[in-house]
Amino acid sequence: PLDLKNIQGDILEGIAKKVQTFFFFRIKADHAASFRNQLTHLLPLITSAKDARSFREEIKDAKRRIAPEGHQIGLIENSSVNIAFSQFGLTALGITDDIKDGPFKIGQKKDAVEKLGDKLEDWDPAFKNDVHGVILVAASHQHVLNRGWDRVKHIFHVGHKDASIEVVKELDGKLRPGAEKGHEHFGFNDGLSQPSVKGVSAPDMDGPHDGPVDQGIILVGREGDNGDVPPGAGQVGPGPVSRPSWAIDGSFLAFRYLKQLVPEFDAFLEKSANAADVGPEIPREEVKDLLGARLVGRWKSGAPVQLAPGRDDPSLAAPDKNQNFRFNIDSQELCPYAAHIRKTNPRGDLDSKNDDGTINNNTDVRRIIRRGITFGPEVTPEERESKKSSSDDKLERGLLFACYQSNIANGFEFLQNVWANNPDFPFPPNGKPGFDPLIGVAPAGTVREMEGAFKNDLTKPLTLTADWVISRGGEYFFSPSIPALKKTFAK
Ligand code: N7H
Repeated sequence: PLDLKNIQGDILEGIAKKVQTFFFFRIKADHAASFRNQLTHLLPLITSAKDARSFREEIKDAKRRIAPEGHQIGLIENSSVNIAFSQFGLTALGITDDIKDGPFKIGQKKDAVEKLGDKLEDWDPAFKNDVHGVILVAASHQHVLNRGWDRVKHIFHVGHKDASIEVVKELDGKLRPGAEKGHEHFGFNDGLSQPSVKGVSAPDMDGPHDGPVDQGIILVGREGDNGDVPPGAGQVGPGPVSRPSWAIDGSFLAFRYLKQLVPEFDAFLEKSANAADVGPEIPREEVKDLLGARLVGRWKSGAPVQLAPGRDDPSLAAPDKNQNFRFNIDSQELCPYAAHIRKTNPRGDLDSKNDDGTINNNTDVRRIIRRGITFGPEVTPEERESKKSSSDDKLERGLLFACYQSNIANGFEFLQNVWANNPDFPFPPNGKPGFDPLIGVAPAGTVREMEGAFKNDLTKPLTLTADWVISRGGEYFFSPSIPALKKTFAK
């Protein structure tokens, strides 16, 4: 049976964080042995799913115990640490077993143009060279994170002659301030929908008829892990798994460095809303928010448009309410087919009947656990005024997107390639959905547009005049179990 002590904390629980830094590293040439040695000393710092769970409970508890003068007491001052390796990293360490994941094996860059729609000229140079791994450090305060990283640096002697790694890129995530906490930079509440995992998480996280998913959808080697099933093979049962034995209870981490053009996205919504004829029943000043909500599939509060089609109802964003809906492939009146959350989790749209009469949602193998965090500063008054993002790198902002799954071709890559970037998906009997307005990429020479944006004229196309999410690169990593870190990675 599954033991939460064996699994790295970010996968099933999420490491509690207000700030999180991704340190991308390379193992120095001829330093595999010293790296393995030093990794032994990192092991006690690795946060397991069990640690992450108790940590979260302690925080909740501490929040309840507010001192009379209003200060929180008893908050633990520890950072959380996880580590994951790319295929280049496995190779550098001399680990030659085939882990049986196509995209992981060739690395993200190789297929990024063809499969993800990236433009390599937008990629950060760090991801164009082989990154060997990533160390995740998260904490509730920057100074705690810094202290955690100092300990990690010390372990690998970073910056010294005998260091075994060099840090090739550091990406600093932090939650947005005040009321925007937990909302991404376009303003939408994020991190709401996650698949619950059998025997691990509470099943009430899922909508009706969806989940919990088999452990092997997220964890390698567990029931439901389909091994190296080619993309498009559809939903298959507990599959032919021929992974190396040390891979069990690990998970693939798809990381994406995604820049967001916030003033531009806002200006687009405003312009399109002003030009839209939506009928007299919607007050003019609410049209922009409604349009934004239809593009995402949720209002900024997190309330699903399927449940709150006319105006925001923040009470429907509550954890016990915000998953309580499904779509019907016959209609996009309540939620456009192209809406980001419908493209990436078409709950109900792919339903089929099993022989025994039960419903198969046909989406279980596509579920991913998302663990991203926002990065970069708030929009400045100058940017807002000019409706344009500054060209100053320091003002770059967006999402450090990270998700876990047992099979990248079935998970992240499928969502981006076969769903978001495919204007025909989710195959309604009438109409043409168009591209995911947030992350969908149209091939050169094709108009990026969607239907369903306007409730009173569902087939009227909306031209998505720019890409507001730009990929600056990324990599695929494998986050091994803690026993595997001990026995196969460290020495
Ligand atoms: Fe998305 N956004 O803020 O608009 N996403 N996403 N995403 N996303 C979701 O349920 C966003 C991206 C998924 O089960 C919400 O957490 C932005 C990529 C999936 O209902 C919001 C970016 C991929 C879901 C956003 C971005 C996905 C999801 C609703 C890029 C995978 C769950 C809140 C900058 C290829 C769907 C929530 C479900 C939800 C936003 C990227 C996938 C608000 C800004 C690259 C599976």
